[in-house]
Amino acid sequence: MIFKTLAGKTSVVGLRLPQTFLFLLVLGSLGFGALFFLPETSRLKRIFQHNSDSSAVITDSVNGQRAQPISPIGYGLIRAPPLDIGVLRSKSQLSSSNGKQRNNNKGRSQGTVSMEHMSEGDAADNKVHTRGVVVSSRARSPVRVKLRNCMLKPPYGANYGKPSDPESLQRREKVKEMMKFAWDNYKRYAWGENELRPLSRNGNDGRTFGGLRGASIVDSLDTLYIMGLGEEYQEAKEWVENNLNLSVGGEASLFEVNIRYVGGLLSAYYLTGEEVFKRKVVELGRNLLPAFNTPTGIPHGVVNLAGDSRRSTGGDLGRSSVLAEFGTLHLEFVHLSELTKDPIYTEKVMNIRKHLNQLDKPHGLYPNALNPVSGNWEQHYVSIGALGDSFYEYLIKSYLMSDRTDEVAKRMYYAALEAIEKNLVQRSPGGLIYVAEWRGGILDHKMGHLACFSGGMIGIGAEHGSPETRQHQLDLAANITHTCHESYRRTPTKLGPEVFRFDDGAEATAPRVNERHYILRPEVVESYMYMWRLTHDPKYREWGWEALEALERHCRLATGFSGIIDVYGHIIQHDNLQQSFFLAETLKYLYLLFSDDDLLPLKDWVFNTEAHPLPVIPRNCSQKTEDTDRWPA
Ligand code: DMJ
Repeated sequence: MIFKTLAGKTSVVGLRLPQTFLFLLVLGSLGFGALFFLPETSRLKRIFQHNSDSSAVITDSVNGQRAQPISPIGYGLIRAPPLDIGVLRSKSQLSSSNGKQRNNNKGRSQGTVSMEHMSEGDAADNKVHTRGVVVSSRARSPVRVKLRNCMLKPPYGANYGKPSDPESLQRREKVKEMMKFAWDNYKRYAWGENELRPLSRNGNDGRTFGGLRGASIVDSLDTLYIMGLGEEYQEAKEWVENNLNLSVGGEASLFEVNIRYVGGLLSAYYLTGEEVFKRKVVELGRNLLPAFNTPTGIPHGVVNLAGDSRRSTGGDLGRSSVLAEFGTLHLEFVHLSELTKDPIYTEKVMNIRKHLNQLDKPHGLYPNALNPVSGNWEQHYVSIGALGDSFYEYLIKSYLMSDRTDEVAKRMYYAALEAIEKNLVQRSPGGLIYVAEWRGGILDHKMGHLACFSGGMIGIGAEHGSPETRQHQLDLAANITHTCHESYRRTPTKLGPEVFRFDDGAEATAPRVNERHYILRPEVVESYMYMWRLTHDPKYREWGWEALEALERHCRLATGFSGIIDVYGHIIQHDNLQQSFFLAETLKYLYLLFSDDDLLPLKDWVFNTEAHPLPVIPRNCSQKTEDTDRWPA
């Protein structure tokens, strides 16, 4: 399957057919770059408008009273003029006089946490920087304190992710430089557009987003923030505040809008506490609800954000709904309910899960396409790559995000993994472990680049399954990650192809010309990052550095980064697109790979499928106890 973007993921690329892709290849080679199409289907009319309170008032769970709409929480707020390099840290931590860290929890519970922007050197010495600071000790209310204690986690821990060894620190700085370069070029040539087309020096409107603009801005907010790119973060925030129009009339991919815009805004809110992000995400969440208006509640793939359509339509597979699309809403929708105190979002995704849970599954596997009207599978194609992938990812991450209380998600994940192992996991003649695709019982011996996220997924799931399977799953995760690394290592560019095969003598290589492109995808470095965190085996950092060097060598142009048409080519041709997920994911995962584990610790944060960190919702969080039935068995 070519790609989540091309086939399954309705992304910016928005193309579905191999012929279309060939067309793009031709355009790319002519220097026109990628053009993006979604069929102009009929205008959609919203038939259902939810009436929740958009001001997102949070109820004080202590005395049950309705609180006033809250002002910025004051956690992680950057109001500062920019600094060149920096990390963000809490004032309570900074004010420690003897250079040791104060107890974070204590600082937070006192409601005094705010962030300062400091240089790396100062951070190391624990000196307070006086320029560029934001301190926002907001009026305290039980609501705010409760929200802070329950939901907002310090992203930086004790050392702000600063790696202890100089080489990793240098590498991390290199990633940051790449992010700044990518951002500056986007700003220069494509500001406000969805993505930068570096060769033609303009923007792409990304029709998959139905008229929404600024995808690269929303996708970059959290990356800019965690890298300490304060000026760039401010520009991004101001654009969101002044220019992000969410009630546009086009047809948008529910999936893409959810993972990039909802995920990006949620993350930005949880990291910074800036009210504007909450306001925007709550408005956007409401606009997505008409997609669920089907007889089964399984959403259509396409939604009209302006609410002027009578119906939503199918996405990638005509009238079918795609597993990876309707199965990749859970994390964001649960958080929308958390923020709004409106259960409707959680209800929508719980209904999807309930439906899937009760369906018969061939050999325990989940086919990729389902009819949202009849509620039945449409075909028996199964993939952990395009069309399937992030559904599995969201099962284990739902469990983790629920502070390991969501037992249904856990059961579904481990049962699915068992079926995948039994039916899809293979060993090549050369000893490489890979996850094949399944077409009604017949194996297709190939893996998409997209499927390489599964190394990381299986890795983070390993420690939560039964103790007997733990080591086995960790080994499987390591083996898949190794295979994905081989798909990179076996090319002259040291970047991996979109699809690699294990048939007709191929071993993690791409014999087919139309499967040889690399579009700046993150999945391989994503697995390196997780495997590094889980094992601390230095090879993962080395592999990440190899990928970074290859990106610099082949994908960096004078005007931004671009995907390439053929990873085996000796003459490099560019596809003229700096994908927004390059800024959201690829660079963020590389940055985390070279950071210490206390930057966005995995026990406190779960990354959505676009790498936007969302906080774990603690089981003893008072907000949660208001809705004890959230995870029905
Ligand atoms: C991203 O939009 C997300 O990672 C999605 O889950 C898959 N496709 C791209 C990156 O390849």
